[in-house]
Amino acid sequence: MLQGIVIKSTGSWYTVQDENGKFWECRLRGKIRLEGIRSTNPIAVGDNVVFEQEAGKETAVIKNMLPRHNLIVRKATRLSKASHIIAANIDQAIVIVTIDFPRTSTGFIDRFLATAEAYHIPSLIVFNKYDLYDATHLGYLNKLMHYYNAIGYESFAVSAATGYNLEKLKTCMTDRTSLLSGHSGVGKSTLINLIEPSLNLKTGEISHIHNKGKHTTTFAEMHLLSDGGRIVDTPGIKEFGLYDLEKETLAQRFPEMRERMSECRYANCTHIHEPDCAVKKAVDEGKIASWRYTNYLNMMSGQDTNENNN
Ligand SMILES: Nc1nc2c(ncn2[C@@H]2O[C@H](COP(=O)(O)OP(=O)(O)O)[C@@H](O)[C@H]2O)c(=O)[nH]1
Ligand SMILES: [Mg+2]
Ligand SMILES: [Zn+2]
Repeated sequence: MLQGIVIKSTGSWYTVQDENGKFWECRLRGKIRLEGIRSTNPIAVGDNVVFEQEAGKETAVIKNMLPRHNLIVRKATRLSKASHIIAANIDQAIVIVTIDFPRTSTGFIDRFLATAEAYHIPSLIVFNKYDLYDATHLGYLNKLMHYYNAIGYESFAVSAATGYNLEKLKTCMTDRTSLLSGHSGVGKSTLINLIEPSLNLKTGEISHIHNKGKHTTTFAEMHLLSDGGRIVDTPGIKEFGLYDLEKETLAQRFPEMRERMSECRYANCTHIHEPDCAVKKAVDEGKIASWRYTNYLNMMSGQDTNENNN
C-alpha cells in the first residue's frame, strides 16, 4: 500500500503524489466513507489517500482516505442538498488584493475573511501592485493593513513588478498548503510564477465571462512548490465566496465583534437595532471601523453577494 496526496481531480481520475514525489493516476473503487456529508465527489484536492498499484499496470486504485482536518465545500447546485468538495486540508487562505488596478473592495475582502473564519482557516491578506500606488493610495493601503493586522489578520504589501516583499510571501507559503484567491487581474499568476518559475502559468488573461448563479464543473488544482509548499488554485474565487454564511453566526466571523458580543444586553443580539449593543457602541467610539460594520450589515441584509461585490 502507498500513501499520498491528491493534487488534481477530474471526476473519475485522481493524480496522487506519493511520499517519494512520484505521481500516480488513480481511480476510486469501492466506497469511501464520508463524515456525514452528502457529496458529489468523495475525494478532493488535498486529501491524503492510501492506494495500491494495479497489477501489471502503471495506474493505481485508491483504497482509503485519511481523516481531514478541514474541507472547503459548496452546494453542488443551487437547490441541491448535496455538496461539492473543493479542497481539503488547507492550512491558510491567502487573498491577493489590489486597492487599485483593479480595485478590490473591502466588502470583497471581508466576505473572504468571514468565509475563511467559517471554515476555521487562517487568512493572510496580500496587497499586490505596490509599485503602482501614489500617496493617496498608500495612505488608504496603510490604513487597511493597520486595521486588519490589529484584528488578527496578517497583511502586507508586495509588488510582482519590483520584487518588494516577495521573499516574505514565499516564506509564508513554505511547507504549507495555501488556498489562493482574488479577483482576476490582481496578479495571482504573476506572483506564483515568480515564486515557482517552472509552473509557467498564463498571466494577463482576460477574465472569464462568468455564469451568474450557475456552477461550473471545474476542479481545483494543486501546484507544488520546490521548497515544500503547496498552492491550491481554485477555478476562480466564486466557489469560495458561494459558501452560505449564516446570519445567526455572522458576527462571530468578525474577530473584533466576536470579542465584544458577550457584552451586548441580549444574547441573541444581531448588532443592528438592539439597545445596549456592545458592537454598535464600539463602532460609535471608533474601536470597530465603520466600513467593517457596513460590510457586516450588507452581508446580513443579503445586499452583499459574490456577483455584485467587486
Ligand atoms: N505594475 C504591476 N503589474 C502587475 C503586478 N502584478 C501583476 N501585474 C500585472 O497585472 C496583470 C494581471 O496579472 P495576472 O497574474 O494575470 O493576474 P491574475 O488574474 O490574478 O492571475 C498582468 O498584466 C501582470 O503583468 C505588480 O505588482 N505591479
Ligand atoms: Mg491568473
Ligand atoms: Zn450587539
